Amino acid sequence: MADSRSDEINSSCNKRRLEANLVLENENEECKKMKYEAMNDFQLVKILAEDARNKTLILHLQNKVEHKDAVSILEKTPFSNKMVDTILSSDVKMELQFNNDIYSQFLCKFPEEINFVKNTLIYPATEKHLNKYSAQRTYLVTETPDIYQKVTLPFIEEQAGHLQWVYNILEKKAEADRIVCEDPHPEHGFILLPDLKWEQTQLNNLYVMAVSYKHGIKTLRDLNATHLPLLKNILKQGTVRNNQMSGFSNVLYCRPTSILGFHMASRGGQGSVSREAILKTYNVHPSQLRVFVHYQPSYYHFHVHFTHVEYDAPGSVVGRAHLLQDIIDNIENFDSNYYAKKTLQFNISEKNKLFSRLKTAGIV
Ligand code: GTA
Repeated sequence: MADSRSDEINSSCNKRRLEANLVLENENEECKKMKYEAMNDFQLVKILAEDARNKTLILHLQNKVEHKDAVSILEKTPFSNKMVDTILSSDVKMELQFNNDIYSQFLCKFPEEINFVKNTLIYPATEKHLNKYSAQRTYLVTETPDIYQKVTLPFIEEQAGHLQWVYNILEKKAEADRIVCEDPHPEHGFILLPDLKWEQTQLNNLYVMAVSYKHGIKTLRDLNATHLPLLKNILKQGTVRNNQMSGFSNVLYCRPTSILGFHMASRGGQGSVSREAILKTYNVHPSQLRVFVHYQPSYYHFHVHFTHVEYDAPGSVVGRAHLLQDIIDNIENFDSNYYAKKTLQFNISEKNKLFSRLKTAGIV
């Protein structure tokens, strides 16, 4: 019985993994008419970046018919313990690279069912995307409240047009089937769903995001005591309950997380709590979650990142990530306007337009 359930879930996971992780920014679900079906609908313009450690390759492509730019972020998916049987099967060919005493190195060709590459495709991609994903130098900026008002804030106010994908999530025009939980309250409600960066095959690189229903919170700088109910609601300590999915260990067999999430949101009507939702959905305990906010974020609508604490997630570094618990503590116990007054340091890449503004102003 358990085996047939696993097979069923595995086959549905495999199907989902085979589907490219396609993102159409600025377009809603109805507009999602594929202008591409395969990678050979595109031609290479340039390799933007490659990273041997993270096993990623980022390509600037162009659609052969429409001649519009695309960015393809290719990332080898992590191993899962479900793959071990296949890895140890006799089908796997080992090609010896070298041998020295007790040390040998082989190249192995694994069967395609355990050999996935996640492809995040941004199409059509803007100049901003091309700049963002190009290999480039990074600088550390020291931003006083005064610099924020004079340089950063005017820049942020010009970026309003890049949030269609966020509104699609909030209006359930996209990714509605991926929602883990929802609290529809307009002031302190949010939608919790898997982040674009997570291919959902493994829990040890879990990456989930809470998107606030409330509009107008551009960044950490805007947060004050009036937002404490929102921040606490998003963070709220999950209580350990009997887990209906006790079979879950390291490997995510699931879906339908969304069905569970919707039930949680609609049944009680009392608001969901995200760490509890993550515990119930994925069986990852609150103490295994790193919950943080980016400064600077890439998108100026309030959202919170949840990653597995053992995952060295992109953007979880000093100079970018601010733990939500620290944010709550600073606002609640130090100063309601802590972040409006604080000098903040952040990493910024040289092709980011904000970097040019800061440079022109003599800040970097
Ligand atoms: N569910 O459509 C979306 C979507 N979009 C467009 C962005 N996100 C989305 N999630 C869903 N659906 O975590 C997610 C992003 C990000 C968050 C926004 O929203 O994945 P942020 O505003 O703080 O910006 O958060 P952040 O974290 O810098 O995101 P960004 O800029 O996308 O990524 C930072 C770095 O991570 C990149 O420079 C790159 O090195 C790396 N990276 C980005 N995307 C991927 C990817 N798909 N796979 C691997 N690494 C990636």
